[in-house]
Amino acid sequence: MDPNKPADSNTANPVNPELPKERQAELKKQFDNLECDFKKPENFVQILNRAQAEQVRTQEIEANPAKKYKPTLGNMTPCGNGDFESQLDTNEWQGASGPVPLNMNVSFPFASFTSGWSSGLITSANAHQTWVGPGFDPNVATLSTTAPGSNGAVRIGNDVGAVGDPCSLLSKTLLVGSANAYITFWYALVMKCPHGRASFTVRVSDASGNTITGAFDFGNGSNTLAYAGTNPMWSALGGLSDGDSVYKDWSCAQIDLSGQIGKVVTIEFVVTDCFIGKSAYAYIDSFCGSCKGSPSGTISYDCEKSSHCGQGKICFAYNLPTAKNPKTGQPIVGQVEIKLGIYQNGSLIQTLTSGALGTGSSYCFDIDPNTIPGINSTLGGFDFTALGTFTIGSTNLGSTHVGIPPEGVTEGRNNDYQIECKSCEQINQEQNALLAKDCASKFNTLESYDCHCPDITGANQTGCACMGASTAPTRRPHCIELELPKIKPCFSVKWGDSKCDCLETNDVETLCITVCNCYTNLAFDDLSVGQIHITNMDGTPVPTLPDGTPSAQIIPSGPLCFGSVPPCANGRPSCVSREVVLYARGAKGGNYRVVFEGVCFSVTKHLQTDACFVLPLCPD
Ligand SMILES: [Ca+2]
Ligand SMILES: [Ca+2]
Ligand SMILES: [Ca+2]
Repeated sequence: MDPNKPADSNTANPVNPELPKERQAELKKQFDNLECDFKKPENFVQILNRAQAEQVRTQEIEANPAKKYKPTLGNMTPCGNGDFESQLDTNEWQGASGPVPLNMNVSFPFASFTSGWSSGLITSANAHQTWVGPGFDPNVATLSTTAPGSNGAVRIGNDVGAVGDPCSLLSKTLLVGSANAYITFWYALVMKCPHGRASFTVRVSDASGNTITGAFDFGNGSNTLAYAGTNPMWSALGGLSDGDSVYKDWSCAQIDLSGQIGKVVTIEFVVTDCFIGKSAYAYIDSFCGSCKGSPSGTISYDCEKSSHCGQGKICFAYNLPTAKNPKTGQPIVGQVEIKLGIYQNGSLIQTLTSGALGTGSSYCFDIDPNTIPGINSTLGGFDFTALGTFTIGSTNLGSTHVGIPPEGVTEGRNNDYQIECKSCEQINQEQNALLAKDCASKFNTLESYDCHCPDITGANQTGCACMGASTAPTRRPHCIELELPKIKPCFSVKWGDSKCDCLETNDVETLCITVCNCYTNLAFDDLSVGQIHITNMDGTPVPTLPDGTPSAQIIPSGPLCFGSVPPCANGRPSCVSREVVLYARGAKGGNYRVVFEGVCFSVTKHLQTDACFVLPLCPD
């Protein structure tokens, strides 16, 4: 661009497509130095043509700098148009194309790209971002153009490798929220590059354009993937000659934005043609969708199967990676290793590892909170995250995160798993203690008085501190005992169908035990008899039979539950009865004692009174 002229997007400079002699010589030297057994003389012609086209593009963009690609948030939403079901929404995505950058790990490596949308048939060299409906790929008959179960996707790039911009880009800039801490997407690749010179890159960058390290990794330690014959997720058509197609069927991957919450990031999907004249393109779909069914493996937290307090377990459901052996075509299954990270107060305190799992679909970590090193039980609980790392054969397929560090699977700290399981009693106690604390901190107490005889004040009684009538010089709260009359239920035991019945010394007789309430103004609740037994009149045990059993006994011996016995009403006591059996075998004639032990009950009395207080309002 001429530095003496102002940048003006409306006037284009004249284009000179001639490639300078020096540049041609430079490219020839580079080509000759290539150690590729597959390179052919006609490849160099393509290289020259592309260099010339790139010179034209550069001149055009220098004449019109507004056409330079620059990631911009605009009106984009994190997941907007992520499903591509019916269209490629240009308000939600950005497109660009350009030459292969020398280094993608610099700030804004695509800054010289031409911004904008260019769609078209797969045979068009300029079709860089194209919405596609359901169907099959023209080069790979078994490859669907959309992810499983989807009706629309985007194809990045085209099936032309000799001309057109060799790099096609689709990007989204987004403000990361906790709901988008992990974004998943599906992709499929077709490359006429069995020598691995084409690539697919998922670059995540910050607002300064720098790559965020670790935000995306195909599992090979890099955000770029190329064909590798050792990776069974790839398939090859033909004989692996230059120009034969290799492809990677649909699978899902996860982008880790958990460290970027509250920040603006850009995700760039970039496909790069083969070095020498052959095409490469990618399909993208279900951005922000589910990874369910992905052949590269899935993992999720199994909340239902997991414990949530005390000694227990934390469980994960997974699907192992699946592929076909590239040589034999036989199905092969991969492995997953799960790492569980335990956090307290925002710090990692322990990491547990499942080891490699090559079968099944569920794994539980045994948890004993008290044995976690460094755990602080006064914090009540801890948080956890998991990382599932998938492999198949010798190929690492990348990782999937569960839970956002350091808060884990539930927003907030120290709340994913409670150290102790609380009983109802504990919860009641805690709530009572909480209320007592809240109420104790109230400063003022209203003065009470007798509602009906206002002259008789409560002696300026203040609250329920139970000052009572203590005469001690320093009056302090204390407890007093209310003197109660003896309250007891009335028991009766009846037997016999007629007056002539007699209890024999060898007998089985049904006894009726009845408990009655003779009081009109209170009820018995939870009334029970703990034990019923028979003794001699002096309290000594009855003689036993040769087999050691007593010669007289009551069955059952207890406990007997009577439940509630309501107040006496209409002049009649209210009663509740239970039946027991007296079992006498060879007992000597005479009197015996039947003892009811542990007669337990609560007394309920409903009373009504009222209370009045003086409420002083301060004048304005
Ligand atoms: Ca879709
Ligand atoms: Ca192309
Ligand atoms: Ca949490």
